[in-house]
Amino acid sequence: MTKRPGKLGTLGVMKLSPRLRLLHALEGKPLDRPPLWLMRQAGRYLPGYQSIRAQHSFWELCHSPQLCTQAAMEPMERFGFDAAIVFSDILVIPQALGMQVHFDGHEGPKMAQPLREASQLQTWNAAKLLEALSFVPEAVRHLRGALGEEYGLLGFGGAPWTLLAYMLEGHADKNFAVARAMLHTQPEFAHRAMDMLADILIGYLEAQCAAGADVVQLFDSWGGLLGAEDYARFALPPIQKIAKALRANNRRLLLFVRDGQHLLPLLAECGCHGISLDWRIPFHQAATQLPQHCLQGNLDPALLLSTPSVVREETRKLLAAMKARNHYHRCIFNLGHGIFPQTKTECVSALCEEVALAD
Ligand code: 1CP
Repeated sequence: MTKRPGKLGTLGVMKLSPRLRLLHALEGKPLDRPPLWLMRQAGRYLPGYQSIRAQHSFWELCHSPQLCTQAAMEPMERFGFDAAIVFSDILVIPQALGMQVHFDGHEGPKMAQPLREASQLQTWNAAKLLEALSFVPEAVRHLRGALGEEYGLLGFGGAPWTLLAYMLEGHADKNFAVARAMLHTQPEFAHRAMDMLADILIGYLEAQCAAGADVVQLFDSWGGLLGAEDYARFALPPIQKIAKALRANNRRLLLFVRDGQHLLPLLAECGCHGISLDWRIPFHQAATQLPQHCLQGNLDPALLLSTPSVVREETRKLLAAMKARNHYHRCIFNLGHGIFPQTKTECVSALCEEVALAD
């Protein structure tokens, strides 16, 4: 990708390279405009992705660094985001732990034998597991090679509670009632499992950083299902453990919690550099509640099914809220959750054009 010439913005901030824009947002340095990437920006709404999937199963794709790079580069080339995210899935960890994870069309992932009892944890071996997961840092390394040094690169993993929720429930579910009940019927088991997952994630995310990721994001997609007391008791301590370990190596972390408005005071204590906001909370409200953190978000992903003019208007509103934060201080433009498969690509283009115009 080509280098852009330096240009002075209205506040005298030099036009930044895409990668520096991401790093400046995380480090609280001056920005010309917020950096932009979208959660699940590679995927089912793109024709190139669909043609990869017509020839390869989802797991074949995830296990091939070449195919992962092809999938991750498609939105970069088409829309020119500031950062790419490695193509993978949060469920590679349960899979590497020996669970059979199937993706059946539209129904979401299913596991043949859900996790049920503490004795099953004895087979978890962190060192062996990292070896089994080495295809993910390999995909990061391969993607960095294709991307060059000018663009940002994100790695990711599921947060311990969200991973455990899938493993206990055995499938995607809007309530995860079995998993939530087990926190209370077998609390020691739940704590132990999440603490082990934290140790695994420390090694896994560190390997992605060492392979070239500028920042890693923890997806706590089901964090909002927990009340604040349960989140503080079960879900937050393993996240804090991960953040502490990665910060000790000068790594950067973002945490996304879906439906986590009631958790924002707790998230201030999570130890990550940035918090990725769900679309339901007004940006300015979160900015008041979390003055010290980098905030990422939070356009409603459903808007990308509307029209380019609606997207432009809502993007400008969110940019105005970010600009009010001391000229985009610690702001990353993103969606409030992953992109929908029904997304219209002309709406994504409209979003990107509006963000590029911000100054
Ligand atoms: O082709 C297909 O049919 C598979 C669809 C698909 C894709 C494209 C799945 C199955 N995973 C992915 C890739 C993926 N998953 C990415 C990389 C894409 C990118 O960002 O460019 C990422 C970041 C994820 C992360 C992920 N997987 C999350 C966290 C983010 C979120 O959306 O909350 C979760 C919860 C999953 C589980 C999962 N994997 C796949 C599906 C359909 C789901 C969700 C199921 C559910 O509703 O519980």
